[in-house]
Amino acid sequence: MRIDILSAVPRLLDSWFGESILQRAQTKGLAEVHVHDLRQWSTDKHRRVDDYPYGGGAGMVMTLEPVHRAITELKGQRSYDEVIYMSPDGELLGQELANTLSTRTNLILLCGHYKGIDERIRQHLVTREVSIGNYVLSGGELAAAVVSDALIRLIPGVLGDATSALSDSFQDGLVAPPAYTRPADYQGWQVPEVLLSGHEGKIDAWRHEQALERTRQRRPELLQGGGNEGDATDR
Ligand code: 6GU
Repeated sequence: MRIDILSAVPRLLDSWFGESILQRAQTKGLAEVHVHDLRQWSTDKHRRVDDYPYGGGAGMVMTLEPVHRAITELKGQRSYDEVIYMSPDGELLGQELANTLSTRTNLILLCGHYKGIDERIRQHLVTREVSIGNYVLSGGELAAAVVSDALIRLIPGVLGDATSALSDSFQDGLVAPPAYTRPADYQGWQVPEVLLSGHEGKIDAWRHEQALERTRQRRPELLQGGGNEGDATDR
């Protein structure tokens, strides 16, 4: 999978993608993330990528031309499955959408950083809009990092344990069961006996039961079905 991120403030993302699981995925050749500075496609002498809104009003609007030139250049190099605009107006990211997008080969994520972007970008260049929650962020960069992480960790081989992503909270519609590590007894705070038993069948059953019970307590809507999508809980 290859993800190209278009941003007017690419520095915000550089350190993020240089670390962690994403770095490992990139070293292993399983994923590539390229962060591009939209200003490099600006023809303005000050490298501006925003302008005043027609009709007046507060805030700047991201201009059409640099975005069009950037996307055209990238599309000349490979074909893209989606051009995704990161927007609070978009489809809410849930595990199901992450699963779907993680099977794509090439994606462009466009980050806005202004009051908005010229509507013609959405009409003619963007194939999909994605939001990470019902709150407004100052820019699409954090959302693009969230989406990239959610997708890349699902690629087989990215996580150490091949089954890790499948056993994630939400993949089976349940939240995660409690986890413990050494020491078994910390000043009287005990690890549940069953986890020390070495009995795999009993441990699996216990974990499933705990996950169910926690889901009932914390996220009962996941048990009603359809709770797997972000929007079922947030609207
Ligand atoms: Cl994708 N962008 C912005 N600016 N704010 C958001 C968002 C995206 N998702 C939730 N809030």
